[in-house]
Amino acid sequence: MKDSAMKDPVMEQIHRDASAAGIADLADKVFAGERLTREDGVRLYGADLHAVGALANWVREQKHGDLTYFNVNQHINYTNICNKLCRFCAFQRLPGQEGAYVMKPEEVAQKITEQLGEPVTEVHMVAGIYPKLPYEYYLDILRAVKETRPSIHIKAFTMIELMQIARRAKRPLSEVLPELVEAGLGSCPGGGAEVFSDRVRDEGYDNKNTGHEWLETARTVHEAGLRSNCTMLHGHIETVEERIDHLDRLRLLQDETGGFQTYIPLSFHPANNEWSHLPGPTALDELREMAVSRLMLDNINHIKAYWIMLSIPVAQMALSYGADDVDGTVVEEKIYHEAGATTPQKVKRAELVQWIRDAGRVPVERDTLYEVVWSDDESLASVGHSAPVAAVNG
Ligand code: V47
Repeated sequence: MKDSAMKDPVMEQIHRDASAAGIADLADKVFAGERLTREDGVRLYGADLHAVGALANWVREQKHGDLTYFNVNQHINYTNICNKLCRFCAFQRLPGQEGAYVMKPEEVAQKITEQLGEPVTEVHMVAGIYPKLPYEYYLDILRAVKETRPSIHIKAFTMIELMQIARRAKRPLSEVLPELVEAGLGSCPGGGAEVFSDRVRDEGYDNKNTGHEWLETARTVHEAGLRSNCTMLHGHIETVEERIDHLDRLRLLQDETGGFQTYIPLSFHPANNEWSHLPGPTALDELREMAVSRLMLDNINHIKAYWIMLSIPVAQMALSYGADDVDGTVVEEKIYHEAGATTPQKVKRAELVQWIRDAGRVPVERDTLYEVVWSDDESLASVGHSAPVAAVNG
């Protein structure tokens, strides 16, 4: 350990724990700001969880101190009809199947209208792949949202939806994206990446885009000037090597484009799908995944503990295992709840603020692009936030 680190009692303690866990060399690399290799990443899965977590927490605190980001958002899933037949998915329906729906643009607008009394800054809009929907439909739902609430940021369409939209437009995505932006698209969510491994894809979601296609679509999104998020669905049939391969491929694209804002490890939920025989990850697995991603993804600013998926107590713990963001108030989540999530479908803004404080962290309300909307913390200036901090009741 370097002399400067020797003088810091926190780093000393983390290093001692890392030594006991057999990863002192990895702690040295992290303290020195050196990138961990794939082999290092695999070792993180075999080492003591709390030593790995403490190292990830150190990185989190270097980047963000105690600040913990959230937003006031709502989710809209405009259709559950999908032709991809992913084995992990409980949300999908076939056309005509009981419960299948497609929202008309007016119905999407109605969902926005229902929340006009709330200080919502973002709508997260994703859905299944229904080939009958014409290109104009996608423009119309974006316009319907913006006409109803012009100030809202629309974070919409995963990479596979964008591929489908371009297919329907019969034009390359690079040509279509400016039109989507003109209609109201502000950024893209991180879903649909699953695990990039071809082996896992062949077993679980062979109708879906390949990992290569997901990454190339994300590259096109970033080249169009849009930010996006990224994810990995973990805790089913993938190996730790396949997880590290996924993280490394995200990291390499990020080196080139810098377009990813946030990474979200998504825990597989096993109810009501073709992989119901699998146990799904434990809370300890979820914390490790959080920590490994914080340590591997040295070039992605934010790691999100999506409380809907983790439960609020595990999300609170994740804030000390590398995560610095908890997503938002959500309102009407369907994808995880169809797959057995027992968390509430929404949480009040004040509750979110309180449970971040209860976890010993400082809540910061952000917009989708991480401009500060509200915080009671004066240290924000010291981490480079320039946006005005407006007082909003907690
Ligand atoms: O793409 C589907 C996953 C994703 C299951 O970008 C499942 O800010 C677990 O991507 N068990 C959608 N996961 C959710 C998503 C997301 C969520 C919150 C924030 C952001 C963001 C993105 O959910 C899908 C898929 O990977 N999923 N079924 C299941 N049974």
